[in-house]
Amino acid sequence: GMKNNEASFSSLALQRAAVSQANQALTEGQELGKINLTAKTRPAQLNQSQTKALSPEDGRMHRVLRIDATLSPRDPKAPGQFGRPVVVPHGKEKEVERRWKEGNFNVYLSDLIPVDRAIEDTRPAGCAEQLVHNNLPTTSIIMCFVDEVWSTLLRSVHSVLNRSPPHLIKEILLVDDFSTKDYLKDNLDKYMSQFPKVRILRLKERHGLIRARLAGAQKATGDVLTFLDSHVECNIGWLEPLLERVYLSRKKVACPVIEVINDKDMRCPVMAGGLFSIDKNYFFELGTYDPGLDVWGGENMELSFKVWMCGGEIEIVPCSRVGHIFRNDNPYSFPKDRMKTVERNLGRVAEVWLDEYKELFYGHGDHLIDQGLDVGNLTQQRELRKKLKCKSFKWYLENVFPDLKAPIVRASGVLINVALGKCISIRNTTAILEDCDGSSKLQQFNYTWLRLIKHGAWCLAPVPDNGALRLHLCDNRNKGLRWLHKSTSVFRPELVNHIVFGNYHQLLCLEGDFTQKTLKVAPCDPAKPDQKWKFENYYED
Ligand code: UD2
Ligand code: MN
Repeated sequence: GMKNNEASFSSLALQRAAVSQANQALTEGQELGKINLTAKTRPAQLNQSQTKALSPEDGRMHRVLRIDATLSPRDPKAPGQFGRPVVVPHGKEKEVERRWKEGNFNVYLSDLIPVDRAIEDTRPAGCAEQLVHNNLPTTSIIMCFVDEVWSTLLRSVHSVLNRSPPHLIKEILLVDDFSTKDYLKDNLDKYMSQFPKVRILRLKERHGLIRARLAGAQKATGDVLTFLDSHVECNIGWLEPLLERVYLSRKKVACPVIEVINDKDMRCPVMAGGLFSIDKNYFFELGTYDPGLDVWGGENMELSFKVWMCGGEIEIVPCSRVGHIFRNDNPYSFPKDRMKTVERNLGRVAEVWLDEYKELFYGHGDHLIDQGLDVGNLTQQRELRKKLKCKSFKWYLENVFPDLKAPIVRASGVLINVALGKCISIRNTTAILEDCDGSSKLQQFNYTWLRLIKHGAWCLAPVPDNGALRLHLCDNRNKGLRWLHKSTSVFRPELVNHIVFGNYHQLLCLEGDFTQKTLKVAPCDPAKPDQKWKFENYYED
């Protein structure tokens, strides 16, 4: 799994869980000299299961190849050779700044570094001696780009050509997602014409990376699809271990190391998204990506859930190393608002794959529900999930991502009034106070991610105007059913354990009166103990 398994479901954390650690490990890569090829911690030794393949099977296996221009670079003194950091020359700072926005990274330095520079072999010990099968499947490399910087695009292609055994590369498909830059037209055609395996596929309109990859996949003729971003550097021996995994198990999706990975546990709950090999037929069996996802974002979640929940696996292969330039912002424009695009994509993924956990997702962005997020038609995706007989998201959490804290509600159990020591209980269509009885079903409540106090399908709500309490059919979209409740708070410590109705401006609080056995809302008063409540269990911190 990922090094930092504490990832929790904080805002839009679906996406974050996957990519943030990757970003973190690689933000230094902004100075191009440090395009990360040296993950901070290198696993010292491979574990047993990874070295298992080391015994030769009657000559059906061979050692990974050492084809590598890296060993004798054309110009050993050129900047950035062997991955050495490059320093901006004095007086060039303005130029660096000016050119930064061409790619949202140090484009000036990138252009100084040879497109086929040498890089350090960052593989853990043992990788160079690993054996792979003689009859590995071939692969099509699919690299989509929109307005990519010239030198990084070329360096990506050179790194594939120089560091992969030629017989395994069926083709390199460069999918031009309707770039606007002139140098990506004739110049690119001319440059790539020296490499017979490179094909350029020009899209007639902007597809976004998800549908651009699908366009590439449609044209691919190799057995395995290997997706890469257009600003990467593949390290020596990167490809064979990926193809070996897919060869050994066709439902395995193999990812190179692009971030710090725990070397003991190679399970990866969600892939970062950009770099992976997948059996082509399997990719189509899985229904590819949801083609309804727009432009950028969320597709890594979708494919990861789909693979794990529908019988496949994702594995990060420690011997396969690929550098990637992480940038703080996308250097290209989005056809629609970036944030809205990603939210809509994540909403689609949540609606299809998250089951009851989707409340958790919406609970962290309840504006999505309030504004009636339109995720489009999901019929096909839901049918696909049924057809593939995929497991539940609960299964996924328990088996693939047990370290993720993903409580299904914020709090649960009896709801006790702290001062009176009495509990809320359901009585017909209303709620009253009575002696606590943990075994009574009538006293069980859930405080949900959308801030409803739920008893089955019924929600606690104040009667408008008179402030008495009643039960109302739950509805996630009904703001009139939402309560604020915190067992700890730095923002309103005086209102800790209060149950506040509506929003903090109205400051109406749930209040108990034991002699009357009644409940009502009244103006909040931090000094009133009969306004302080506690759930039996809290899951949020
Ligand atoms: C990460 C992934 C990326 C993708 C994305 C979420 C890695 C290393 N990168 O973001 O592959 O999964 O999360 O969607 O895991 N592109 C197009 N058309 C577009 C937009 C982008 O062709 O409309 C290209 C772009 O030139 C690049 C690739 O798609 O080669 C990925 O885009 P990115 O590099 O901006 O994404 P990144 O690395 O921030
Ligand atoms: Mn990228």
